[in-house]
Formats: sequence, C-alpha cells, structure tokens
Amino acid sequence: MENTDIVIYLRKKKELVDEALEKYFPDENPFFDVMYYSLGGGKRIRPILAISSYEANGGGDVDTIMPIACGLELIHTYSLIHDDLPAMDDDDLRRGKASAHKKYDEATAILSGDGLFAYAFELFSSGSNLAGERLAVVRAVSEVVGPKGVVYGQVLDMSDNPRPEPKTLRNIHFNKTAKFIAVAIKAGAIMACAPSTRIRELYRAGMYLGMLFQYTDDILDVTGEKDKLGKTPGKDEASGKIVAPAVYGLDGARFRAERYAALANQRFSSLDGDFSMLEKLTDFVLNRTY
Ligand code: GRG
Repeated sequence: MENTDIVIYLRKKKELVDEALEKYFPDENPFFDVMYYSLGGGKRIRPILAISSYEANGGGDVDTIMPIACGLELIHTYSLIHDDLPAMDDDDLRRGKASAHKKYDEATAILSGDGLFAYAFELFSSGSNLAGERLAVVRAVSEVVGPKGVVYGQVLDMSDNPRPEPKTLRNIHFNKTAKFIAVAIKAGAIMACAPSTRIRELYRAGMYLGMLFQYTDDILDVTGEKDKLGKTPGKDEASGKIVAPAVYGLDGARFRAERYAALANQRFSSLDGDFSMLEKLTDFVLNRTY
C-alpha cells in the first residue's frame, strides 16, 4: 500500500469515528456541547487502531467496535484536557484551538475530563451482545489508564528536576503512552473474539508501536510546526521534561524510533493472519509530521 492509500484509509476511518462521536453527543444537556468541544480536531489514532485490529481479527460489524473505539477517544481527550491544565503542563493550545480551561475555565475543564471518563465506560459496557468481551475491555482499559498506566506515567512526567536517564524515559513512555496505544489494539482483538495468545501478541506489538508513538511525539516537539501539530512545540525542552531527544539527542531518538517501528512490524508480520494494515499504520506513525 502506497503512502497515499494509508492517508485515505486514515481519513475514511476518522470520518466514521467522527460521525459516531457526533451521535454520542446529543443535546442531552448543555454540558455535552462543552465536552464535545475538546473532542474536535484529534487524529483519532487510538479508535482507528481499535477498528483496524478488530477488522484484522475478522470482526465484521463496525457497530460492535465503534462504541469501544469512541470510548477510547473520550479517555484520551480527557487526559489531554487535564494535561493542559495550569497545574500540569499549562498549555493554552490544543488540537489547533484554545485548550478547555482557556475556552471555558479550569473548573469546567476538570469536569469535562471527569464527564468524558465516566461516559467512556458507559459506551464500553452498553450493547446487547458480547457481554463477556465488553467486560474484558473494561478491565483491560481500566488497568492501563489508571495508577498502573497513564496516571502513573503522568505522575513520573510531573516530577521536579528529573534526571534525563534512559530508564526514567522508558518508564514514562511505557506508562503514559504505550500501554494506552497497545490496549486500543487489544480491545479490537477482544471484540473480534480473537484467541487469547494472539491478543497477548498484539498487545506486545502494540507496546512497541506505543513507544514509537511517544518517540515521534517527542521528536515533533523539537522539529514540528505549530500549525500542523495544533499545539505549542518546544514546550517539553523548555520545561526540562524527560523526552527522547533530551536523553539520546535528535538522531539517537530517530534511530530508536526506527527500531521500535521495526520491532512492532516484526511482531505484526509474524502473526497468523493479515495484520498488514497495522504495519502500514506503524510506518505512518514513524514518518508522521503531525
Ligand atoms: C487517566 C487517561 C487519564 C489521564 C490522567 C493528565 C493525565 C493523567 C495524563 C496525560 C497523559 C498524556 C498527555 C500523554 C501524552 C500522550 C500523547 C502522545 C498525546 C498526543 O496524542 P495524539 O497525537 O493527539 O494522538 P490527538 O490530538 O491527535 O488526539
């Protein structure tokens, strides 16, 4: 598949996710509009990975995976809203527009995150079929977004005067980003009723892809353009964060990103079945500019 094909694939899947998100945000009450504001403008990588994994594992009903895919995007958006708060990274720009606490106020931004988080689990657990699989998704996701994953990664990321050591960097990336990316792929496989050995293998491959994703995020913070990124570049370095270029230099970070991409694709290609779309997505992440 040529690069243009993956771009078309991503655009089509993003459209599907965006349509579903719109449907999940009716005028239930005015706060739904407030939460929906922050959802606008994301790349939808996590939902797309869940859908792609679902389809590669033989899942044929997009309505089965869509609430799960959208729930992942809700949690991701929640993490971005809280990450931007003055008490955390203090960023005024997100997804090409004012971050939630700038558009509204801090209390509203905090509550938006809270609302998105709870609503995600409503989406995960709704649906009349596959109750056991839905429970498995709830368990897998809650395990990696809380104190054993994203929250812990953020705690490490927030620490004062961290030493730019490879071990610390790896720990932050593992927890803050990689586990969430990996669980998106795992959730798609669970909902397609894939065998447990394959689900485990996909999670491992997803961890490499997740590490790659954070490496490219760190690299783009140095090399990326504000308009394309939709957020403020150069902030990590300026605030003394432990990021890949600070630990390994820009070339070292690029080298390691390539290695993670190769490790992910080795695993995807060794699976029984056609996981080539996940390989293409890995290549896309390696070469992304936004
Ligand atoms: C419990 C989920 C949760 C959060 C609370 C605030 C916090 C703790 C964690 C923040 C974690 C964080 C900001 C990780 C960075 C992950 C990352 C690479 C974000 C950028 O993702 P993209 O590029 O963004 O997919 P878009 O906007 O395209 O969705």
